[in-house]
This record gives sequence, structure tokens and C-alpha cells, in this order.
Amino acid sequence: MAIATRTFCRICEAHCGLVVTVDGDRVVDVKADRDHPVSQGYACVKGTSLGDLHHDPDRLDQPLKRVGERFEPITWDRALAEIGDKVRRLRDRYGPRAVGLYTGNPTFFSFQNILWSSSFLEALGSPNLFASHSIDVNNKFHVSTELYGLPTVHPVPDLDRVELLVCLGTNPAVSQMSVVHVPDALGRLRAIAARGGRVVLVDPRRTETARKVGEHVFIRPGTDAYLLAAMLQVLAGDGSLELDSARGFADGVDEFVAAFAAWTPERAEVVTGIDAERIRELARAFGAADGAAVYLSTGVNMGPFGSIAYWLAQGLNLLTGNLDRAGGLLVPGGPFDTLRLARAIGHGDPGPHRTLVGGWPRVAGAFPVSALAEEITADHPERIRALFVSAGNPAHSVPGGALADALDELELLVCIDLYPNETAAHAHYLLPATDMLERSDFPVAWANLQPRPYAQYTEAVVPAVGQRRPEWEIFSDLAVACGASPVGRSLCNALPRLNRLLQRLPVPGDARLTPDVVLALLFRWGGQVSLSELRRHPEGLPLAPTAPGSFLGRRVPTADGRVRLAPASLLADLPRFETAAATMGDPGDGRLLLIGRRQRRSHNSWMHANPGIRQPEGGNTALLHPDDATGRGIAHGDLVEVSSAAGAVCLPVQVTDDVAAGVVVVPHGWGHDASGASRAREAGGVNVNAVIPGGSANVEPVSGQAIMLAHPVTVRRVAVADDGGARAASEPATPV
Ligand SMILES: Nc1nc2c(c(=O)[nH]1)N[C@H]1C(S)=C(S)[C@@H](COP(=O)(O)OP(=O)(O)OC[C@H]3O[C@@H](n4cnc5c(=O)[nH]c(N)nc54)[C@H](O)[C@@H]3O)O[C@H]1N2
Ligand SMILES: Nc1nc2c(c(=O)[nH]1)N[C@H]1C(S)=C(S)[C@@H](COP(=O)(O)OP(=O)(O)OC[C@H]3O[C@@H](n4cnc5c(=O)[nH]c(N)nc54)[C@H](O)[C@@H]3O)O[C@H]1N2
Ligand code: SF4
Ligand SMILES: [Mo]
Repeated sequence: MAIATRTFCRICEAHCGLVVTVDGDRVVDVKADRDHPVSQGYACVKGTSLGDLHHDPDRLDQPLKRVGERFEPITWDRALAEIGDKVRRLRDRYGPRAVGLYTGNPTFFSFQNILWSSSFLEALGSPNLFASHSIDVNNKFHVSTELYGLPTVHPVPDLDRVELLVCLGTNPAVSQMSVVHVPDALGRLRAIAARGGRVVLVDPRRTETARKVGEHVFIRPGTDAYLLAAMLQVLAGDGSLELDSARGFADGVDEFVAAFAAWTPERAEVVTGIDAERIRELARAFGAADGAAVYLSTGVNMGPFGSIAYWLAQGLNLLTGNLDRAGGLLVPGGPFDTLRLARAIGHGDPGPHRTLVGGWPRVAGAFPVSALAEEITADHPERIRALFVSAGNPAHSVPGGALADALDELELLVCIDLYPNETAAHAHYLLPATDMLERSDFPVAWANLQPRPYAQYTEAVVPAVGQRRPEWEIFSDLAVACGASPVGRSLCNALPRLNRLLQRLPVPGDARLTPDVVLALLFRWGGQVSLSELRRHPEGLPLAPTAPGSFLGRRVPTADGRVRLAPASLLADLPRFETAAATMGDPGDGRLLLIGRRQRRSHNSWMHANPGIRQPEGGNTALLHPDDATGRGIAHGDLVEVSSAAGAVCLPVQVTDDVAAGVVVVPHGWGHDASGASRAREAGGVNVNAVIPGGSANVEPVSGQAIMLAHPVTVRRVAVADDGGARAASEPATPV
């Protein structure tokens, strides 16, 4: 008999409500949940294809061990014993730093994975955690740690009331944005425009979003911080910053404003390519609006000055009185006090650990991924010799080829994943994890990022296929096998940070700390709702809206409760910002600046295997402005080579004036020749990370964030379209 169960998607920040129908052990239907309190019937094809993902024959269904060039089945017990034995020997000989862990993007969408994976590493006594956030948002984590005391504090735009929303480097119609929890982001932006508000989208490409809503402003890649600096300068010059009230909540207000005093709109125009008058108009409209917000995302994060840009965005929001007010930005508390929890587990503290090479500190608990290759290949006794990769594909997702090469130097590489991805091609063992339909969950990492607060818990909706196991079990068993604390009575030791918290609570000594037990305790510890209430409301429960005025002076999690607007690390990065201005935005030698984009049917590197999603034929394409194409003798559909000192890729070109002149756009996540998933291999395309320079030389020094866009590249024709451009035309440059 078919049973329909409410749950929610955990692929991206939107967490759309879904209704999944299961007949026996088959998922027969996945639909958007029309009665969901926030997503209200919105879901994209990735969410509604989760049934195909669940039953995909290319999935990992049993543990595999490398034997020569092939992978062969091995029992869980044997795999755990062999991995454990190897890790014990390496730790005994070289110390705990011999072991490392990379946690990828889906980690942060799984309550159990977040907690158990990093706790596994802590239980082994190693600081060597690397996470995908250093190829995504480390700038935001660093700035928030400096300004607000925790990497997880990110004021979110009050989308239902904002009058002027300035978005930089985001394409909500495709991505649903990042570090904010907004299903149907395009619909929410349209609602702003429909009630007479303004949405301004700053982007080197006229995006799918810009075609549907608001005003679009072209900007040269990598230059957003100069635009924001000039907006601040205009408002400071007009005397319209609310300095006195800001001084009541924040230190360093005057130092912050003074740091950018030289950035007149005229100077910023030269760097950004945006007309000085337009900058003035935008700044003044921002200052005058009855509720305004600057929001920025990966198009700025991954640039050379993501931290300075995010710092400026925070400062502009605060000094125009928009932080912590209705219609500006709010800091939601979450269904339980996530800020208090983060502080209790020491999340804001970078700690004493440094990488062996380059001495990088940890940001949000993890070293920069750009430093990982060197930590593996360093001529140092404590180098990483055994690496666990959980829910990630670093061989593919990290810029440059050095990491993929370094993985082959490891004595042990274990991948815990749904698929045999490109990283798995280097591994010794592959361990099959359950997918989101096979596990209970609560989206803890996004709980304080909701413009419309609500809480939703889900049970597993279908039994695990084959020998797939939930990550909390995998990591608990691995901890035991590797010689860390045993499960049961002292599983607490495998969750050391959480345990510090649990020690204050009446936990039965031999209780099994399953994810549900831990969740129930967290809700009991300070929740607006209890887990049992959430279980009774599988459709999700709306929570009290975030109160304006509840953050500044009240909940700022710095030691003294004040915002630190002029932190030393950011001030120290200003000389780099000033010097770079001379060359930013245009290399001046005929090369183009490479940027990325996302596509609706992709999700980083892991949607191309899903048989339920039809992908554009032939993989990815490069977008080029007509002037840049003509000047190089390139026509629509031709095959071009995009190259840098790091490497080269060849792919078809689409000529479009949606892209600013001087810019070439290539989406990431494609090119799966090394994947073990047949459909991904056949999807075609190329991995743009082969062209983007990697390693610790291409990292934002202040945050460890990899610089992944605005690199100069050479674009040249290598072949004329043999089909008259039909293939490139099969996917319009700006679909939706
Ligand atoms: N050039 C370029 N590179 C980029 C980007 C870019 O814009 N341009 N974007 C960057 C960004 S924002 C990100 S977040 C990173 C992502 O970088 P990664 O996280 O390293 O890579 P993903 O492609 O997201 O791979 C996720 C893996 O997790 C697996 N998986 C999915 N769900 C689960 C689960 O529940 N459990 C387990 N164990 N595995 C699971 C998938 O099968 C897949 O293999 O890529 C970055 N790389
Ligand atoms: N369909 C789909 N959705 C996704 C993902 C996916 O792969 N596919 N990935 C998810 C992940 S992991 C993340 S982190 C989020 C990211 O969500 P977003 O940050 O919204 O990501 P993008 O859609 O890549 O939008 C980035 C925009 O920045 C622009 N850009 C590039 N360089 C610059 C620049 O220098 N300045 C400015 N102002 N803009 C620039 C690009 O043209 C692009 O339009 O999306 C998530 N959602
Ligand atoms: S937008 Fe798509 S991928 Fe993102 S949560 Fe919703 S259904 Fe899932
Ligand atoms: Mo991301």
C-alpha cells in the first residue's frame, strides 16, 4: 500500500517541503508540499527527483575496497577492521595529525553528519579538519567571527518588508541564494517589486534573476568591495550615517568609516566600471529607504576581496540603521538558542592549531582546503597520511589539480558517499551512506538564517537500500575501529564538544546517543518547541517572527556583547585592497576574466548522475560577449580553449550580450571522466577547476577562502562548430 509522508529536501538552503509516497520499499512519487508553512508548494526538479536518486543503480550500496585498478565488495566488518588497523598503525607511528577529514557541502545539510563526522576526528585527537566552506563562504565566517564573535551569525534580509534590496554576486532564480533559508527566492524578490520596493542585482552577467525582476547593474569581476566602499563614502560625505546610535552598540565605528574615506565614486567607477553617478544614486537611495539591505553571495565570496566586501556590507547595514530593524536585516534566534549552543561548543574560537605548511589557522573549525594538498605532500613527519572524505568531492570541487594528485600519495583514503565520485577514483575504501530519504533530520545549520522562522523535523521516509548506513553509525564504528572511544557508555567521548554540554544535563550513562536523542536534548535545553511537538507536526511549525531590536546590545555573542567594526585582521588587509585597485577588473593584456555560474538542474558536482534529471546535452558551455567573440574570430557554437597557467579546457561557446565584455563564464561541477557513476561520465562537459589556479597561493589571506573567480584566462578558437552551433544553442545562455 502506498503511503504519503511529509518531509523536506536538504540539497540546498531552501529546504523545500516535500510529500514522498512510498509503496513497500519503493519511492513512487515525490511532490512539492503545497501545505508547507514556508515553501508553500515550491520545489525544484532536484528535490522532486530524490526518488530517482534513491534508487539510482549507480549508487554505492555496499562497502568497496580497491584491489589493483578495481573496486571489490567487502563486508562492513572487514572494511571497518582494515581501516581501523591502518589508522591505529599510522597514529601510533606518526601521531594524531596523520589523520585528516574533509567534509563536503551536504555535510551541513545533515544533522547527524555535522556532529558525528567532526567529532570522529576530535576523538582521534587530530585538528586536521578541512571543509568545503573554504571554497564557498570562509570570508563570511571569518568576518562574522571578528565582528559578532561567531562564524554562524549572519543577519538575513527581512524580505517581507524590505524596501531596497541590493544583491551582489547571487542568482536566486537558479541557486536559492546562500547562507539564508529562502524557498522560491525568485518569488520572494518579485514580491518586493510587486509591493513597490526595489531589487538591485549587481553581477557581471545579466542573470536568469535579472531577466525576471529588479534592476541589473553590470560590474567588473572581483570589484564589489570598491563599489561598497564608495557607497559608504557617499553616505559619510552626506552626513547621513547614523554614527551616534551605532557607537552605542559597536566599537571601531569611526575607524571603519575612515578606512574607506579615499573611495570616491569616481575612483570606484574606474575599478568597477559602474558610472559614478549611478553609485551616488544607489548609495543615497540606500540611505533614504525605509528599510534596506545589502546581501552578497558566492559571486563576491569567491573573489579576491570577499572579506572586505562582507565587512563593508555589515558596516553599511549597521551604519544606516538597517541592522536589527524591520525591513532591514534581522538575526533570527532559531528554534533553540543556536547562538548559545555555538558558543557553548566553542565554535567561534579558532584555537591554537595551525597547518604544518603556511601556518593557516582554522576558520569555523576547519583549515582552508587550499592548504590540504601541501599538508599531504609536505616533507614533515606529521603530514597527513590517512584522509577521510565525507559527503564531498574535493578532487573535483577544489581549484587546481594539485589536490587530486596529492590524494594518490595517501596511505589511506576512505570516501563516505552516495556515489563513487571523482574523489573516490583515488580511494582505497568506499563506504555507502544513506541519503536524505533514509534518515531522520533537523536542519540545524540553517536554523538561525530564516527570514520566516519555522521548524521542521523529518523521520526517515523509506528503509535504507542494500548495505547503506547512516553516517552517525559509520563514524561511531570508525571511531571504535580506529582506537578512539568505544560506543555505548562512552560514545560521549566520540562527541567531545557536545559532551561538554551534555555533562550539565541528566543523561543516562549508557544511553545510546542517536541523532534523535541528541536533538531531543537540544530542544529541551532551550527550545521554543520540543521534538515531540515537531513529530506531531511533520508539515513544520511556524515560529515566532524575529523581533526587531532583539540583537544589538542584547544577543551579540562577543565577549562584551558589542560589535567589533574595526578588527585588526581586516584593517591589515586594506593595503592589499588599495594596491590591487590598479589592476582589478581588467588585466589589460587581452585576457578575459573567468567567472562561474550555477544551473538549475545541477548541484555542484553531484546531480549529473541522477537518472531523473535531464541535463543539457553535451555538458557545460562558455558564455562570451559578442565583442570578445568577434575580436577572436569566434562564432556561436565554436569549440574554444579556455586556459591559464594552471591548465586548459575545451568546450563549446555561446555568444551572448548577457555577459559583460571582458568576461568569460563557465559553470563548475561538470566533466566526470573519472567518476564511477556511468550517467555522470556520459553527461560530458569539462571541469573548470582545471583552469582556476589553486593551492595556498590563491587564497584570500585573511580568511583562507579560495579565490575562484576573476582570474585572467586566454580564450581562443580551436574548432569551428561542426553543427552550425546547434549544440550550443540547445541550451539558451539564459534559460529558466
Ligand atoms: N570552480 C568552482 N568550483 C566550486 C564552486 C564554484 O562556484 N566554482 N562552488 C563551490 C561550492 S559553493 C561548494 S559548496 C563546493 C562543494 O564541494 P564538495 O562538497 O566537495 O563537492 P560536491 O560536488 O558538493 O559533492 C558532494 C558529494 O556529497 C555526496 N553526498 C550527497 N549527499 C550525501 C549524504 O547525505 N551523505 C554523504 N556521505 N554523501 C553525500 C554527493 O554524492 C557528492 O559526491 O564546490 C565548490 N567548487
Ligand atoms: N541549481 C543550483 N542551486 C544551487 C547550487 C547549484 O550548484 N545549483 N549550489 C548551491 C551552493 S553550494 C551555493 S554556495 C549556492 C550559491 O548561490 P549563489 O551565490 O546565488 O550562486 P550563483 O548562482 O553561482 O550566483 C553567483 C553569481 O555571481 C556572479 N558573479 C561572478 N563574479 C562576480 C563578481 O565579481 N561580482 C558580482 N557582483 N557577481 C559575480 C555570477 O555571474 C553569478 O550570477 O547555491 C546553491 N544552490
Ligand atoms: S530548491 Fe530544489 S534543491 Fe533546493 S531545497 Fe528546494 S527542492 Fe531541494
Ligand atoms: Mo556552496
